[in-house]
Amino acid sequence: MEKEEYSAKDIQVLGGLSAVRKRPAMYIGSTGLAGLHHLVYEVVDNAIDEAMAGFCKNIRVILNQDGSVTVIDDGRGIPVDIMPKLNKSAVEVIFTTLHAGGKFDKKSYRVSGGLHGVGASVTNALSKKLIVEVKRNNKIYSQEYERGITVTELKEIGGSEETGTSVTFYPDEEIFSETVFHYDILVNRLRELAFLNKGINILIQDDRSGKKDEFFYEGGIKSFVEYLNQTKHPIHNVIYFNKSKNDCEVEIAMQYNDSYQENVFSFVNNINTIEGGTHLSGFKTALTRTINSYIGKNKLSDTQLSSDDVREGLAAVVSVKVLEPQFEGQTKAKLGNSEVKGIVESVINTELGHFLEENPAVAKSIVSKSINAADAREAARKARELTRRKGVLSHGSLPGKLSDCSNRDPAKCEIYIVEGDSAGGSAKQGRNREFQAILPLKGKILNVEKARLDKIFHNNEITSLITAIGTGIIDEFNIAKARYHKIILMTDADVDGAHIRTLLLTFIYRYMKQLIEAGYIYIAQPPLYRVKKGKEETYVYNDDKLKELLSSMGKEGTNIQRYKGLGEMNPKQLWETTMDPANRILLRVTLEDAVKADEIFSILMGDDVEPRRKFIEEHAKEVVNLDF
Ligand code: 28F
Repeated sequence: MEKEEYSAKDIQVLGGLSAVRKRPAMYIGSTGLAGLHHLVYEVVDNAIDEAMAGFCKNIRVILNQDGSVTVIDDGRGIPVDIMPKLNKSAVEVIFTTLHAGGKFDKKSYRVSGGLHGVGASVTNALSKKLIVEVKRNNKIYSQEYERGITVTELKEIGGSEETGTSVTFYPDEEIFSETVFHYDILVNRLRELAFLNKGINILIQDDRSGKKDEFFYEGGIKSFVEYLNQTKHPIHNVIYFNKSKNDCEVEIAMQYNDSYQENVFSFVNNINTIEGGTHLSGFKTALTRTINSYIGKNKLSDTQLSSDDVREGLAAVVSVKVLEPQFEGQTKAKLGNSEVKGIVESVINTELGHFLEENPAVAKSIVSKSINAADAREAARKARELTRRKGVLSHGSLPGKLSDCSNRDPAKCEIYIVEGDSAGGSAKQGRNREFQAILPLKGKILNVEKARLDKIFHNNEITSLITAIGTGIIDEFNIAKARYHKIILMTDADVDGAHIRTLLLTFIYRYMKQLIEAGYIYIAQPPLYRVKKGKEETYVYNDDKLKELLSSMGKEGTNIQRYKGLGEMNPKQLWETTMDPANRILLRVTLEDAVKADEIFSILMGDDVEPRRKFIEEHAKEVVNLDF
């Protein structure tokens, strides 16, 4: 029996797995797509912990043809000896005991409790089958479970000089509405983990499609910020700090670019805190204070910069490691530990303060950008005041072009944003005016990706949109003021229509992102063809369906009309095919990954042509729907 490198007291044995199967959402957030992918994250997190402990260099995730997932690491291999108090091997304890993750060793920043870091036993409980293989002591051991129940002894199945752990699991259809894993969801999270844990090689391969990606970043979150800025123009080299204080490790990478967007991500123990928290507010507070004090000391301006001003064009990653993180917020993605705010503030105040003093050229470029932002904010405030005085932005006067609906309950109402007056006309006539409003937009709207806030308020189409939707934008945004809970973009099915739709999505993503997150944004799917045969008339929504229909009904005697624009349909046809909730097809716009969405918008709508050409070339064949 080898010396115990761990002790059973590290394991908090908190009871069986039946609770997990009764209320799975308590442990993985949902039993939908996001919850399904949590099964992978729990197992990968164990491998990451082994890597953070310094014993594992390679992690491989395989999406198998049979729908299972295999995760492999080259760490020490989970210990196989029996744990005295539990009379079970560590392997079996880890996979059959809730929260058995415990602390592998004092230093590790394992997250246990809440939605995060519930441990691989949860993956086991929610898998109809799970097989773990351990290479250790020059042997290969294996054990199998079904829905969390041990079904074989831990047995020797071979020999090997290597060490490591491999886990294969089959998600349980009894639990999950969907059991098909999405490569893109996993690839984004694994890339993020490779950035957050420098030096680990993470490989993902999809044996169903042959797709494969490998991530390895010696630069860690410095590389993360370079990745965030790859479609932008950075104005200095990445600034990086890594300091520890009272068991709280603070790591920050930041780099300004010449765009108007802010792109700051925050993490706690590798968890993406999309709702922010004390680490992020500490970063923002100290950044504003430090830049303002630099301006004051060097008499660069008498403008007091706001927190928004100093973050215009900033890409940054704030990653903290905390021993006992407390998560708040409805998705448990907000850090609550109050002591962390002060620690992050002190790191930024000292480290960034020194950096600016020692790098005056960089300091100057950052300061002038922030002062510029303050001037633009002032100009936007004036422009906003102006438009308010003209009464455009307030509810008072809704845009003239809006044909509103009679129902006053936003939850029941929807607004169609229609391109062009002719389509607007037939939409107005065809709609159900009780709950459907129409806002026709004339021609191309402003590309906000390249415009500053003050320009936005001078554009009539944009201000009409803002007024009609009613929520306000950016810092004034309040989703409770939304006048409709469905905002449906209805543009022609041609290139121009796609461009208008992308312009609208860019505006919504940059100025009313929460509408997308709340699932209010939809894209109407008008039919592409009308197929007439005798008296029979069928509407067809895509090319595949047309082939199917023609092969089933036979081509002779059919008359196929290709719709080039919405205007070609009369009001009745537009209602029946595209607006009637009974049989229309609506595509809901979702943000599966904020990093990805930001990248897509800045490539598609940003300044540089080259990245756009490459992106379109790469993705042209797969553009089926705008689902970021
Ligand atoms: C594919 C998933 O789960 N890898 C893991 C280890 C290594 C050790 C360990 C894990 C005993 C009970 C604390 C080995 N040697 N990949 C993984 N690799 N767990 S999980 O120990 C668990 C301890 O809980 C390990 C010496 N110390 C620790």
